[in-house]
Amino acid sequence: MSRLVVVSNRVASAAGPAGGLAIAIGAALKGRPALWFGWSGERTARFDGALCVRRVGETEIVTVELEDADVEEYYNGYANAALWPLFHSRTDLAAYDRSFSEGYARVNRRFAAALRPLLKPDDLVWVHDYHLIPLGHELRALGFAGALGFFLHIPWPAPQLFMTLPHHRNLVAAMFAYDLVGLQTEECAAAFASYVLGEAGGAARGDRLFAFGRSLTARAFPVGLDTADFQLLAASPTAVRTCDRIAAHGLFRSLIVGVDRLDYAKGIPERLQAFEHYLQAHPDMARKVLYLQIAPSSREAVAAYQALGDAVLTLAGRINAAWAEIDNAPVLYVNRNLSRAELAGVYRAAGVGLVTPLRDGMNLVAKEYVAVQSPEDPGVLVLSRFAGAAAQMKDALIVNPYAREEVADALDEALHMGRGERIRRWQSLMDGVTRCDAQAWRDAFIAALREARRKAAPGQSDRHVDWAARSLRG
Ligand code: ADQ
Repeated sequence: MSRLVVVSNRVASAAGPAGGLAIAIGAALKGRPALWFGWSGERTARFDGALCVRRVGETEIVTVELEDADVEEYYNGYANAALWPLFHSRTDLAAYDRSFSEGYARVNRRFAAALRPLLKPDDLVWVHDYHLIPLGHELRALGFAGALGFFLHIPWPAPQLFMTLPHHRNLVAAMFAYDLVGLQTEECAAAFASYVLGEAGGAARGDRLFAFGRSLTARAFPVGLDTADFQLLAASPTAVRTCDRIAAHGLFRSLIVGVDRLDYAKGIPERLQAFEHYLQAHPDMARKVLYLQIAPSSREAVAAYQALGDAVLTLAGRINAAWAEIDNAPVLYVNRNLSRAELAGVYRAAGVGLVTPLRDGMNLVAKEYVAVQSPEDPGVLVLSRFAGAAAQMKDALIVNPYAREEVADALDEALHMGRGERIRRWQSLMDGVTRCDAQAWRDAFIAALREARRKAAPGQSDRHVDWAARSLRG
């Protein structure tokens, strides 16, 4: 079996909060020889490429430390203040400083130089997410000629939005170093192809795209959950205790839960406003429901995130001020991480999973909520049409997260839905969550990567030199 080499900005750590990407990759690495390379999350005075190596099961985890300027320009800058907002259709929040793109190119070169000596010719290299788009190009420039795949966890934007990025063409040119580009949904794959065909003068044959003198396969691979593992967690004593604690407060089934990183793409203020509207329309429900929003802070060094924390606090406070009684408040806002076992218990107790991002590559919370429901008495998933998950989870109550009345109506429908319909909808959702799990996602991607490598023009990976000189700045 070829070794799988996974590269992502951060690798999973025992201490840090787990985001969707680390959860998905952790599941995909299970049960095969692998190397996981990334930033340790630590800073060093001067980057020296020193490697820290540890082993967890069959996975060798190799990390490097970054300098302050790297973290500011590459991570907080280009990745999280330019690409993240742009790819989530928030061009109003995108900051396109030249220093950011320089830092981004520099860190990708540094990652490639540190990783290249560790690679064997028959490794399958799988690069993850928007932090590392040009990494494949840098690895080719250093002579790596093996299979090279890339997966984007966040949405690919419409061409008109993508073109607001300075030197957008060079970012896509760099992607043609990969044999396979995976996206979350058909819609994202189509948006990527549309740019290549319309703006880069490319051509298409099926899912094979030709541009910049090279070719790649671009396809949708919707990310899945480690469903069996999460179900085991839901049966753990911590999860059962958490669920029982909620039930003891008389909240079983009348609990509405939202779980998100505190991020503007997740639509938390809009969700609170929808809940406020629901209470205004159904004042009798103020004593009967509790909306629990769990949202740990993230990316606090980026300005847009600081304002968001304040907005959520203000809205939660405003709703409680208007609707609370001396022994009851309708909103509970928890601004910290829970363990995954506690989370599983909360999901199981909640009658409604309220997942209403304004834009999301996939959204694993929707799948986690479904995975741990009781088959005899399941809760109802209310899901944004702008989450990638909506393409797969059609039996959720699908809503427009910008339309507070529509979300409020869906909440009412979910809270009053009869058991028969809840079971029917849940069963269909659960079939999908079981079938399209993280292992299926990994296997499909790896099979497609091998196939795409075979289809690459003979000697394609050696012909990087004519365009390897391009910098991201053009
Ligand atoms: P994220 O934006 O991080 O992931 P998501 O897919 O919802 O979004 O994953 C979040 C993960 O963090 C979930 O597993 C959730 O349980 C966990 N989490 C969130 N809040 C938590 C809390 N308070 N305590 C403990 N755990 C918490 C990115 C993309 C998504 C895509 C994933 C995977 O933005 O669109 O689905 O990658 O590809």
